[in-house]
Amino acid sequence: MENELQKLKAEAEEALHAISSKANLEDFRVKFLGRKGLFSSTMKQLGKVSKEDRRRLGQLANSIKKSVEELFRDRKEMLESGDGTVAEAVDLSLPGRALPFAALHPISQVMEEMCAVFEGMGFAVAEGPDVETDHYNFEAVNIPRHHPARDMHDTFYVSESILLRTHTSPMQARIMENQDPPLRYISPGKVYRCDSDITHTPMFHQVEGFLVDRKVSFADLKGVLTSFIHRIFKDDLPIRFRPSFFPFTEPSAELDIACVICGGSGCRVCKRTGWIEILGAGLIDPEVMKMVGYDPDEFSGFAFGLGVERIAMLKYGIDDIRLYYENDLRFLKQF
Ligand code: 2U9
Repeated sequence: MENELQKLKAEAEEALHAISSKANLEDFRVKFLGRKGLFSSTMKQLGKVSKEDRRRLGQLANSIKKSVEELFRDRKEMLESGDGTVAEAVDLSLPGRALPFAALHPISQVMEEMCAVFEGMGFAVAEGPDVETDHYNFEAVNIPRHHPARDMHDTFYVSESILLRTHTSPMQARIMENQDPPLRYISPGKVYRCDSDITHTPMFHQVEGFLVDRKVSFADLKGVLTSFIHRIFKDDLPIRFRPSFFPFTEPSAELDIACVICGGSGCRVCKRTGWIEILGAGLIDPEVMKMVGYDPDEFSGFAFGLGVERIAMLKYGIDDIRLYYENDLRFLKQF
């Protein structure tokens, strides 16, 4: 009996939904709700069920009948308010249902902003594969097998010679190999290193860039990167270049900015030095130039690399990198 009642409910709802004109309303009423209709005849069977079940099934039958009667009334009202058909009963002047707003992830926003600044200086954008060969990730950028720099990259290997790229440098090597100077490119994208704490995630984003031409000097590199930092942070932010080492550049430098948290007076974030390291750069090593087929006596160039999460942390004062990837809407909605 209970099954029969549920079946009847579903049948009535389907029939109601199918009514598209006033003319069919009466047929429905007679068939389902009339004195000799399906609900009445089903309810008559209540007399045959056991005394224990009768009360519960009676209540169920009444509530189902009531809900069908309500739906019938709504449908009737809707059809009678227009020209008697469902299409006309829809008020097209009503505003649509608002969809919730979505937004770009803060890392995508900052990455787009960084690319736009470099594009404004004439750099083209080239993205490459996340899965790379050992050759392009390491050998082609002057990090041969057993080079100590390989240890710093905490590489995820797929096989002996295939890996998840640890930087976007392989893309730059591929471009240089396939095109002749003068060239100006940036390559934004995901990179992977087996590392995780409050300043490292196993996947993060980099924007790397290079410029190759005749007579490119360290002064060109300083000019491009100084303009970039001033556009991303603020025009008068103090910066300094500090000597460093990378296998793919010689000479190499790191660029520090005056701490954006304390303004240079010293705090926990800048480890009381007043300076924060923000990117690495240098003149492309002659060995790399040779490896991609350029004559280092004719051409020179500079290259640089930045971590996007780090830039975004400093721009927005975020102190734990893992927040970017927890998908907590309370965090993401702030951007
Ligand atoms: C080629 C030649 C040279 C790319 C460079 C850096 C310096 C650098 C780090 C910054 C923070 C990576 O995200 S990070 O950990 N990168 O310091 N990258 S120069 O130099 C290249 C690349 C490709 C063929």
